[in-house]
Amino acid sequence: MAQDSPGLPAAPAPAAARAQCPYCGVGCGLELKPPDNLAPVPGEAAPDGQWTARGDRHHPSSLGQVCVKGATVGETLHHNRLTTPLWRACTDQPFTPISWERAFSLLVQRIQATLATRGPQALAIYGSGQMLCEDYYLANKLLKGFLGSNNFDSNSRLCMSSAVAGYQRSLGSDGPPCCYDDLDLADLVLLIGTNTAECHPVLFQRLLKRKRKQPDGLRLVVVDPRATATSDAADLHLAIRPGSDLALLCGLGHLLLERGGVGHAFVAAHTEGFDELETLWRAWDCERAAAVCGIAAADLRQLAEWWLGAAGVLSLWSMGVNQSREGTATVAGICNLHLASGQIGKPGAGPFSLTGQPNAMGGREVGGLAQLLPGYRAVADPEHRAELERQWGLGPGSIAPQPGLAAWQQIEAMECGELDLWWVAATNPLVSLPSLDRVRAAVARCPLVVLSEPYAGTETEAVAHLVLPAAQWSEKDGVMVNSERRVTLCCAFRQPPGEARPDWAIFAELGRRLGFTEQFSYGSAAEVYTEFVALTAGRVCDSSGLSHALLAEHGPQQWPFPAGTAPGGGQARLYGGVESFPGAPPGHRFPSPSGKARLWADPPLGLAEPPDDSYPLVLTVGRVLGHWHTMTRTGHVARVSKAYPEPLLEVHPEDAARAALADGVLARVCSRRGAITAKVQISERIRAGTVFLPMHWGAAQGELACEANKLMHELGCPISRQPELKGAAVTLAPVS
Ligand SMILES: Nc1nc2c(c(=O)[nH]1)N[C@H]1C(S)=C(S)[C@@H](COP(=O)(O)OP(=O)(O)OC[C@H]3O[C@@H](n4cnc5c(=O)[nH]c(N)nc54)[C@H](O)[C@@H]3O)O[C@H]1N2
Ligand SMILES: Nc1nc2c(c(=O)[nH]1)N[C@H]1C(S)=C(S)[C@@H](COP(=O)(O)OP(=O)(O)OC[C@H]3O[C@@H](n4cnc5c(=O)[nH]c(N)nc54)[C@H](O)[C@@H]3O)O[C@H]1N2
Ligand code: SF4
Ligand SMILES: [Mo]
Repeated sequence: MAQDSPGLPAAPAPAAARAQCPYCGVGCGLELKPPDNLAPVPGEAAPDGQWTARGDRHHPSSLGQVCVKGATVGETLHHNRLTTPLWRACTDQPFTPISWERAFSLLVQRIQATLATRGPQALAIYGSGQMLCEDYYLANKLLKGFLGSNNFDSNSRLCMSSAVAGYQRSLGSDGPPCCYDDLDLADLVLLIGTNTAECHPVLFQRLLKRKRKQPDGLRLVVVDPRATATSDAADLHLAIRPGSDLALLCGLGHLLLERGGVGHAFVAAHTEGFDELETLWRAWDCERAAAVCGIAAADLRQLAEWWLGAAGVLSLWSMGVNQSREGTATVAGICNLHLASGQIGKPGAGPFSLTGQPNAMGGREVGGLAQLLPGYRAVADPEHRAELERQWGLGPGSIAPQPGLAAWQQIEAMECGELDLWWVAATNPLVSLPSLDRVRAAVARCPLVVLSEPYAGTETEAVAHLVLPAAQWSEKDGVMVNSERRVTLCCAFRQPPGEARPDWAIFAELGRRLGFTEQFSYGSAAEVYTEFVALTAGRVCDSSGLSHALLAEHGPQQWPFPAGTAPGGGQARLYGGVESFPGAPPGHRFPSPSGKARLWADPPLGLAEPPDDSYPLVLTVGRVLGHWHTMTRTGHVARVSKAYPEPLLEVHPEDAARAALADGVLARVCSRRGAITAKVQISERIRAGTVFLPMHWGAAQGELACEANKLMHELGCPISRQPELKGAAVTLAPVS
C-alpha cells in the first residue's frame, strides 16, 4: 500500500495493527499499538521503540482476551536480530557476513550438484508450525513439486502428527470437527494430556468463566500424571501413570457398554468396526483399567457416570496424548468414545485436538508433513499427485510417489551420510528433538546445514554453515490458522531489520534462481495465498473463497469457506449431518470412502521405554505458562524471566527420599542416552515414580541450561512417526 498518493486526500492512518498472536494455537487476536502512538505505515521504517500488544476485541476466537505471552510480544521483536546472511565452510570456524547474492549462488550451486550426483533424496527441509501458510506452501511446492523430493517435514511431527493420523484414520480426514463455542455448550469437558491453563490459557479462562457461572452445569475432568494449574480447577483429576491413557479410554468404553451408553442407531448408520471395538472394550473392565492406570476404580466410574449423563461431551487433548508411541491409537481411542456415544457433529460435543503452534493447523493444510501434499492430500495417492502436477504445470511423475523422510528419519539419514543439505526453518531442533547428543553427531555429518532464523545465537546456529536472516511475524504478510480452523491475516506493520527477508520470499527467489522463473514469480504473499487456496477447492479444508483482501476487509474467517461463501459464512462445525463437509457425496457423513467413520480396536501398549530396576523413574517434559519453547523470544521478556528464573525438576517426596535429594539441591538425572543436572523441587503434585522437567532451557541459556532432550528417546508411534517426548526411563542421584 502506498502512503499518500498525490492528488488524493490522505487516508486516515490506522490507529493500530491487527494480527493473530504468534505464539500458541488458540490464535488470539492482538491489537498492536505503535511506539508513542505513532500510526504504523506499512512499508515504512519502524519508528524506534516498542510496540505494545493487547487483546483484539473484534477477534471472534478470543474476544479481547490474551495471556502474558501475547501481551508481551512487543518486547521480543528488536533484540539480538540477524541482519545479514552468514557463512562458514566448517562449523569450527567463525561466521562471515555475506550478501544474499552469494547466499543464493551457494545454495543453487550445491543443490544442482546434489541433483546431478546423488538425486533429490539427498535434500531435506525441516520446517515449522510457526511458518505462515505462504512460507510453508512455497517450501513444499519447491521441494516436493519442482525438486522431486518429499523430504519436507516439520516440527509438527513432534507436535500434531498423531492428531493428524488419528483424525484421518477415524473420521476419514484431518480437521478438528469442533469450535471454541463448544466450550460454552458442553456439559462435560475431558482434558486429557493437556495443561490447558498454562498452554492454551485463553481457552482455559473461557472454561473457568463458565464454571464460575454454572458450577454444576459444567464438569471438568483432567487426566495428567501431574497436578497442574489445569487440574486445580477440575471436578476430578485422574493422575494416571504416564502412557496409560489408552487403557483408561478402554475402561471408559467398557463402562459405557455396560451402562447402555452406546448409541446403537448412530453406530450402525455412521460407523464401521464396532464388533472389534466391543470385543476390546469388554476385555477392559473398570478394575483392570484402573489398575493399569494406577487410579481408583471409583474415579473412573465417576467419569463414566458424567459422560453418560451429559448432553454434550467435549474432549480436549494435546501433547500428553500425541507424544506417545501409541499416539495415533490414543487419538482413535478418544474418537471411538465420541462416535460410539454419538458425541460428535453437534454443538458442545466432539474430539477436539488443541493445536500447539500458531499455524500448526495451516501447516497441515499446505501439506507441511513428509507424507502430505497441499489441500489435505497424500503423497501416496496417485490421483492427488496428478492433481498437484497439473496445477503446478509439472509433467506426470514429477512428484515422487513415496512419502519423504519424517523428522527423525532425517536425522538417521544424516547419520548414514545420506543428506547433502539439511535446511532448518523456524524451529530450533538442537533443543527440541529427542536424543540430542545423537542429533548433534548426525548433523555434523551433513555437509551443508542451512538455518533460516530471525535471532542470533540459537543452539541450531551452532551446527549451521549458512544462516539466513528471516523476517518474522510483524515484518511480513501472511495467514495463520488456529485450533478452531479460523484463518487470520497477519500484515506487516514493521520493517524487517537489516537485510532480513520473509521465508516465502527466500523460497520464491531460490525457485526462480533454480530455473523455475514463471512458477515462482510472485509479487506478494497475497498472490501466493490465492494460488494455495485454489488447491483446496472441494477438499475438507476448502478455503477457496478466502483471500488476503477478504480477510483484511472482513476479519478472521473459519473454513470450510468454499468460493462464493459470504463473509462470516464459514462452517463452525464439521460432520454435523449429511453433506456436512465440502465435496461430500450424497449420504456421506464422514469423508471416508464409505462415508462412515471408523472405530479402531488397538490394544493398549504402554510406554516404549518403561521404567525398570536400572532406570526406575519416568521423566516427562513439558511447558510453563510464561515461556515459549526454546526461549528465543520469551527469554528476553523481563517479566517472564523474573517469574521463571530457572528450570526446576519436579520430584515426588518419596522419590526424593529414595534418592537422598533435598529440596533445592542439584540432582544428576541419567537416562540410557545421557545425563544432565537439574535443581530439585520436591512436590506432592507429581505422581510418585514420575519426574518433570520443562523443555525450555537449551544449551544457549549458559549456566541455566538444562537440556532435557538429551535424556529423551526417539521411539515413537509407528503410524504418525511422532516420538514419545513425554516419557523416558531415568534415574536420580545427588550431584557429588
Ligand atoms: N506457555 C506455553 N504455551 C504453549 C507452548 C509453550 O511453549 N509455552 N507451546 C505450544 C505448543 S507448540 C504445544 S504443542 C502446546 C502443548 O500443550 P500441552 O500438551 O498442554 O503442554 P505440555 O506441558 O507439553 O504437556 C501437557 C501435559 O501432559 C502431561 N503428560 C505427560 N505424560 C502424560 C501421559 O502419559 N498422559 C497424559 N494424559 N498426560 C501426560 C504433562 O504432565 C503435562 O502437564 O502448548 C502450546 N502452548
Ligand atoms: N521432550 C519434549 N520435547 C519437545 C516437546 C515436548 O513436549 N517434550 N514438544 C515438541 C513440540 S510440540 C514442539 S512444537 C517443538 C517446539 O520446538 P522448536 O520449534 O524447536 O521451538 P521454538 O523455540 O518455537 O523454535 C522456533 C524457532 O523459529 C524462530 N522463528 C520465529 N519466527 C520465525 C519466522 O517467521 N521465520 C523463521 N525462519 N524462524 C522463525 C524462533 O526464533 C525459534 O528459533 O518442541 C518439541 N519438543
Ligand atoms: S493464549 Fe496463546 S494465542 Fe492467546 S495470547 Fe496467549 S499465547 Fe497468544
Ligand atoms: Mo507443539
